[in-house]
Amino acid sequence: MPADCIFCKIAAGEIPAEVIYQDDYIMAFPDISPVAPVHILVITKKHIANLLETTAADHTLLGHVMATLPRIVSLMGLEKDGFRVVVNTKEHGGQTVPHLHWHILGGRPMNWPPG
Ligand code: D5M
Repeated sequence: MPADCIFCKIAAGEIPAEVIYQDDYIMAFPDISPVAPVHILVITKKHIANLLETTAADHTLLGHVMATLPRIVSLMGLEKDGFRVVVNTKEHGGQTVPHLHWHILGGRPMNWPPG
């Protein structure tokens, strides 16, 4: 774990966040710079820089994230109208925090294509 990783510090409770959901493997909390009425981040507690850095050893973890997303969106009341899930990856993907995370966006219609 890099010493300066913001999301590792949140996962460790060293930086405060309003935890919406957590278990042994993942944590969900509001994005500090929301771009939608509901904007939640889901992070892995394990430090992984991005999706490309995952290995076969992470397959169960990745499945766990996707399997838990419906529960998290239900907690946010997004199941009726829907939502979008985004994984920004590296520079062209717009990733600014190099710790694997999923954005859950909801509360308004999303545009396509994204900018
Ligand atoms: O998304 C990284 C996101 O992380 C970006 O939308 C801001 C958010 N962020 C950064 N620091 C915090 C803290 N401390 N709490 C909550 N949210 C935070 P990316 O896809 O890497 O651009």
